[in-house]
Amino acid sequence: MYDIIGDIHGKAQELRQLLTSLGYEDTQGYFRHQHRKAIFVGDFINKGPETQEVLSLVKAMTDYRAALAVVGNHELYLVGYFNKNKCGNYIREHSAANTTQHEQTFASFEDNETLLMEYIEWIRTLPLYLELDGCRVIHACWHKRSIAYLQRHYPENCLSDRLLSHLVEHGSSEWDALREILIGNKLHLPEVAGGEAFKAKWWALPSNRYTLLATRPDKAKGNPIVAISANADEYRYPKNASPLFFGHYNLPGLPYLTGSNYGCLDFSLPGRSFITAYRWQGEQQLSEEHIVF
Ligand SMILES: [Mn+2]
Repeated sequence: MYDIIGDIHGKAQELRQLLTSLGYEDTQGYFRHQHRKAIFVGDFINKGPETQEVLSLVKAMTDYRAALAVVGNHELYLVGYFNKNKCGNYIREHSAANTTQHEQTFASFEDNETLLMEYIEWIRTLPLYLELDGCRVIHACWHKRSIAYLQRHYPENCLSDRLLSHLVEHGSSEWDALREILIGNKLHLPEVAGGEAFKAKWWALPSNRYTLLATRPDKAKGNPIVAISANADEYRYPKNASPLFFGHYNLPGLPYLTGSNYGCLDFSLPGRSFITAYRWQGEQQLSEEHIVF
């Protein structure tokens, strides 16, 4: 059975602590469990100081089949920063903001660009979503239409040469599909209110269009209520579908169970640094007791 592990963001020390508390042992140069396998939901890099250590640890676990891993939006951004599409443009333009986003990651590799490139090549082999015996794992949102599109056109299920060559940020069906599953739906405040974008909690979109539950990076400002135009039905996760695990949403507070058959594994609390996991025993109805952090 699986231990699904949420966003790591360069926190190697917290990751080692979490794996140890889950009963994984670092015996032959990589963490493994006698009877269980870890699954990482992506976002290994950026924000924290130890990205190189995290990538080394996660890659070793997947190399030795002690773990599976899917890509997160931060990995997509990093791969896009170093790869060009068929128009000859970098998929992620080298703007100040896009460069700053990877500052911590670049710093953790110091001048060892060759090593960073090796990890980027490895990231490109990771699946974009996982449909396993009895459960599903994706970084942000199990958006059926986008997954069907990717399955039909890019069955290799990774950031392949072909997929990258067709990737134009905000200008291709390929980007739209990756955006839905790795970045998720974003809702924008009206221009008069600053036009700020929020990650929309797909599981909390109401069926009427006039309320909103979303997360805001700067929590001091509070959450707004604005009209939404998202089609909630498109994002609803069916009650009888396999349990789904995802990260991405950086929900405020201590970890809790988001739904009976879906669990977000990305939480944060000011002044505390931790990573969230779910110990899945094969159950269809998830239990808050299986959350570890
Ligand atoms: Mn994240």
